[in-house]
Order: sequence, then C-alpha cells, then structure tokens
Amino acid sequence: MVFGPNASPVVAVGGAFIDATPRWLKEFAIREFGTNDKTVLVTGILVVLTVLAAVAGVLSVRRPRIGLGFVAVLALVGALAAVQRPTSSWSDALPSLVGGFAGWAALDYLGAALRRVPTPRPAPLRLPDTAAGEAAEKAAPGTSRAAAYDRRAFVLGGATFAAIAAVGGAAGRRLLAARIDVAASRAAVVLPPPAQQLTPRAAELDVPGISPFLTPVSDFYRIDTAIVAPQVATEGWRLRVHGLVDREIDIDFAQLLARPVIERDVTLACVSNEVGGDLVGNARWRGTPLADLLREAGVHQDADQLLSRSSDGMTIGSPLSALMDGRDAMLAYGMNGAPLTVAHGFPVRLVVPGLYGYVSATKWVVDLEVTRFDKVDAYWIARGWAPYGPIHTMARIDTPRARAALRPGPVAVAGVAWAQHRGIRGVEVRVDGGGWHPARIADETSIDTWRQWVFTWDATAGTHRIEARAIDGKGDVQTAALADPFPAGATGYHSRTVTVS
Ligand SMILES: Nc1nc2c(c(=O)[nH]1)N[C@H]1C(S)=C(S)[C@@H](COP(=O)(O)O)O[C@H]1N2
Ligand SMILES: [Mo]
Repeated sequence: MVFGPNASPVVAVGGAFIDATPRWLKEFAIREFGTNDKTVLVTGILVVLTVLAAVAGVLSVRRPRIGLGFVAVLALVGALAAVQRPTSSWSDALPSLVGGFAGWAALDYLGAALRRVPTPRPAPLRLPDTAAGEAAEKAAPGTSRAAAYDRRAFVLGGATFAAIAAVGGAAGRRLLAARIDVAASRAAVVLPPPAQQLTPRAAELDVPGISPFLTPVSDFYRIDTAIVAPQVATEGWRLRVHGLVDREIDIDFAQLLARPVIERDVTLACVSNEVGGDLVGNARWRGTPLADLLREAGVHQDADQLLSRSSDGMTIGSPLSALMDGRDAMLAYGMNGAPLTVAHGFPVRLVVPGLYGYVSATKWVVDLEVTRFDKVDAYWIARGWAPYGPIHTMARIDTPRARAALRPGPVAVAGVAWAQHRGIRGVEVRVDGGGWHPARIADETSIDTWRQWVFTWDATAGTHRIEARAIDGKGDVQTAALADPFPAGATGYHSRTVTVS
C-alpha cells in the first residue's frame, strides 16, 4: 500500500492547523519565518508531541488507565486530522492508529515494568542479620525502595520500543515518499522549445547588492499551504477542464507539451509580501497559453471565475476576464530553462502576469473548473482575502541595506520596481522627505517583469531616510497610503534608514 502525505499524523495535523490558522498568526509566521514557516510548524508539532508523550509516560506510572487514555486521544486526533484533509482516504487514518497502538503497547509494557518489583534474589548468606538485610526483607513492594522496579525489563523494553519506532519511522517515510519516482519523472522531462526565443535582454544594471533580473530558482521565494510538497509524476498527471463549458477537456502531460509553446519573463509576487519584502521573484516561464485551452473548451457567457485545483486539494480562483484579455496567462512547466522544481509546482502550474499568486499561480495544478465568483469561494477568499488580486505598483530598495554604515560621497541607491501588466515607467528617490529625483532604470523587457533601477545619491554625514516610489506604465504614481498585506496586498513607500560618517 502507498500512503499519501496526509497519512502522516504530523503532516495531517499540521495541515489542519494551517487551514485553521487565524490571520494574525499566519501573517506573523510569514513575516518571521517566510519560506521556512513549515519547518518551524513541523518542529513545533514534534516538540509538543514529545512533551505530550512525556506527560503520558509520567501519568501512566501511577495512573495507567489515564496514561493509556491520553495516548488513545492523541492517536484519534491524528487519525481524524488525517481523514478530513481535502484529498484523504480512510486508509490515511491507519498510521495514526498503528502509532497509537504502538504507543499504547509501549506504555503498558514499560509502565508494568516500572510498577513490578523484581523477584528478590536470595539474601546473601553471609549477611543474614544486618540492618540493611532486615529492612529490605520488611519493605513492602513498591513502597520505600527507590529502585523497586524491574529495571532490566524497563531498559530492555525501552530499547526495543525505541528500535521499533525508528524502523517504523523509516519504513513510514518510504511508504510516504513517492519522491524517488518524481525525481526520475522530472529528470525524464524534455522541455519543448518555445516558438520564439526571447530576445536577449539588455545588460543588467551593474550595482553590487541589486537583485538580479532573473531570480535563480534556488533563491525564488516559496509560499504554499503544503507541508510536504505534493509529489506528482508526469506519468499519471492529467488536467481536466470542466464546469461552465461547451466541451470538457481532459489531457495528459504529453498532450500538454504538444500544444503551442511560449516562454515569458514574468514577475510573481505574493499578496503577503510586506513593503520591501522578498516574497517576489522574476523567472523565465515556459508553457502553453491558457486562454487557447479555455476557448477550446468554450467558456459560457455567465462564467466569471476559473477555479483551479492542485493535486493536494488547494483551490485558487482567478477572474476569467484577466485570463482571457490577451495577457500571457499560461500553464507553465518550465522555469528558468528547466522543468519546474517540485517546490514550485512540478509538473504544471499556472502563471498569470499581474495577479498575486493566491489568485493565479496554482502549483501542482490538475483541475480547472469554469464557474462563478458568486458560487464558489477559493481557499484564501473563504479566509477573507480579496477575491480579485491585482498587484500593486511597488519599488523596493535592495541597497544600501538597513542601518548600513556609509561614507560621505556618491552612494548607489538601487533596487527593483514592479507593476505587472501595467509596466514601470519610472522610479523616483528622495532623501529625508526632500524632492523626488528620477532614478535610472534598466531597459524594459516586458510590462510583466520588474525593472532594476539605480540613483546615485551624494551622501552627507548624518542619519538619513531614503525612500523610493515607482510610476507605472499608465503614469500612475505608486500610492503613499500605508496598507497591510491583508486583504489585498501591502502599499506604501519602501524606505531605508542609513548612517553616513
Ligand atoms: N497548490 C498551491 N498553489 C499555490 C499556493 C498554494 O498554497 N498551493 N500558493 C500560492 C501563492 S499564495 C503564491 S504567492 C504562489 C507562490 O509560488 P512559488 O512558491 O512558486 O513562489 O503560489 C501560489 N500557488
Ligand atoms: Mo501568496
């Protein structure tokens, strides 16, 4: 039998925890831990489990029934979490129940060993009448003697249960992980060449500390609700298009690759990104146009939402008007010249220029349902986030870093600015609330990508506050109004305070 990731009690409880996480806690986790939030969550669950296991152990020494009941409750929590995940089956409860049973057996056996007084060895003949000997003979089992338990059984039993747990854990991980298959599946993918090669980019701005135009995959932010990234091999992958359409479509990976191929540089941004944050990246995506596929299916007049679903049951709703207005919305399978990595949605994800990821960028996508916003709320919309998520115009200062110590004289203030699908017309910089100065910006690659910018500031001694703002392709200046990421994305100017001496 092969288990899905939900069969792991830690993954299932973690998933349930993520779904139920109040907004302030989610925002705190993303702010404090960013892309490492899942590691922190899993570590937290393991620490809590360890403490609970210790409590169960201590309880069961004196109150065996309560200790065992405690373990049963823990196992049931794991089992319940496992079966109620979006893509679970009943068998996913099994590991929790087996684990609970093993815990029960361990507590029962070890508890009994602790309560059992070893059969006394015959008293040494040469000390028949010493005080110690008499005391030992009079002591009732388990009353005053500290060492009155079956030490041998306890130590041997403990070691045996620990070994069983280790073997079980390793075996469980093997059952869980379709990982090896997916690595092979990914290695076997041959990306079809795009119809047109992208024109080589104009030289990047050569400023130390500025974000590169293309973000390397290894540095690309990762945000999703999955504790274990879904392991989807191309071999079994299918995409279904259904709902308010004239003809349902159902294609496999080879059919997807056989469709027209485009390659585009698109800057992806997360709605949870704070002003100046790093939940934004620019990649070269290869895939097939989404609008063509939707037109083939024949989208009904009254439909306004595309609800996309990932293999792990996550849903994302995008406005059909944006997907079909001529922008390069795509079903992407390539990122920076290679197949998508598992973390970024292998084998197929959506990429839509101009919309935050939570309303557009479905990773591990397997299902496209044409529907209406007044019929279905996607995952984040049900949690209060704005149903439409156009990306706000934003300039970010990459260098100098916060609290940098600088020398008087020319200092390169530089960064990137984005306003996907409107484009960036200019960037301006001001110091200490003075006048705005135009920055030099790199040549435009497309209106869907960020642009690097640099302003040479003649720094003078003292502490200074540098601010930047962007002007989009329509001539609209980035808003100064401060807004939190919730519910529609952060706004306001990014600033850095530096000391010159
Ligand atoms: N299946 C799935 N796709 C998802 C998400 C998710 O949680 N599950 N998160 C979305 C969000 S909020 C963002 S910002 C982008 C991030 O894509 P990346 O991790 O490749 O940077 O993926 C989107 N696609
Ligand atoms: Mo996001």
